[in-house]
Amino acid sequence: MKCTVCRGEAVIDLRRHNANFCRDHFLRFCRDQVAKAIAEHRMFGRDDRVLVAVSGGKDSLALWDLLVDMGYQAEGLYIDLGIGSYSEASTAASVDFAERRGLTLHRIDLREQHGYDIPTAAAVTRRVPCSSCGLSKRHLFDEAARTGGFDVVATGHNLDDEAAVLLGNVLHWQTEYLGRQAPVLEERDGFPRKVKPLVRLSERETAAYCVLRGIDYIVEECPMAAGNRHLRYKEALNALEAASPGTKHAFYFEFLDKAADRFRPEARASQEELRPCTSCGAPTTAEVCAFCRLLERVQGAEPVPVEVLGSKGRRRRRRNGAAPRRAPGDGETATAAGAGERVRR
Ligand code: Q46
Ligand code: ZN
Ligand code: ZN
Repeated sequence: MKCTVCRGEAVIDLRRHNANFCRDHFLRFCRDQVAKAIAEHRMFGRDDRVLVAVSGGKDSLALWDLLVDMGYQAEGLYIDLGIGSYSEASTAASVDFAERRGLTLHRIDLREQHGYDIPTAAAVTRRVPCSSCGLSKRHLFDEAARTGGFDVVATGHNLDDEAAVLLGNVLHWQTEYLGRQAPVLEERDGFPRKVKPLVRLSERETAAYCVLRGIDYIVEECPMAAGNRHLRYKEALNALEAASPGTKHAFYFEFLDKAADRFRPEARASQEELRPCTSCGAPTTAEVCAFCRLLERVQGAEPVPVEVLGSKGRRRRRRNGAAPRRAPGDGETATAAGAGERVRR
């Protein structure tokens, strides 16, 4: 297999681009795709301070590495969610990445600083863990950007993530969400601008990028992701992509070009007026923001270990004293491993 650019030994084939790349040309391809996303969607400039949402996974570490490599001012923020060994490994990967490169990693420990963790919040609220987790992360990233003087929050959402969210929104005709789905969410009344510079790269490509750059990311998936319907949408899109390379890219980018604007009025109409939360000052449509209401319910609750939650995260009863089976990881692990098979360092 020869590199399409230099005819040297290729390490990866990209069927949707009808190209093979050697190590150097693949890394250049990744940088070019990110540069194109930043420029096309006017995400940020050289003078902007970027706060990268770091999880220790391949996407967020690849994103941080790319932005620093491209000369942007990017600091990381990592939130320890208290999800057992998964969080321990995530913390280690994030801290190790930042230390090796001498980068600034801000850290928040939910249990230590806010008195709860995600398994406990899921059990107390009796909702899927991703619900309190997403709410906590959004609030804490927004707050950190506001108090830290950052211009923009960057997340590691890739093409697979965005195409899966789009498929979900289309299948349920969530017109309001369709009107908001974009690689950039503009700043609004105290909410920072949010950007997704990896939208032009697939999951397999960010995994390959990490392997080739020697980035040790956490391969283990969040044990609480099982049952997440986006995983099923990803599988469906992977089947379509295998039969017809380029399907995901066309689905997402043609939506942005040809259809997204049609849904903007619905998204605007649903935007209620924001005012400061009477408890923490964050922008909210209610008197007290959702995060403060969550805190009221979960702070001080008896901690629930991750092993006591079922596959959907709700508390499970132990039978005969036996520990419940731990929820399996999702398809991303398989993707990352798949990338590893086809990528040589
Ligand atoms: S960490 Fe949190 Fe994710 Fe785990 S509980 Fe769900 S949202 S799956 S990106
Ligand atoms: Zn080459
Ligand atoms: Zn609040």
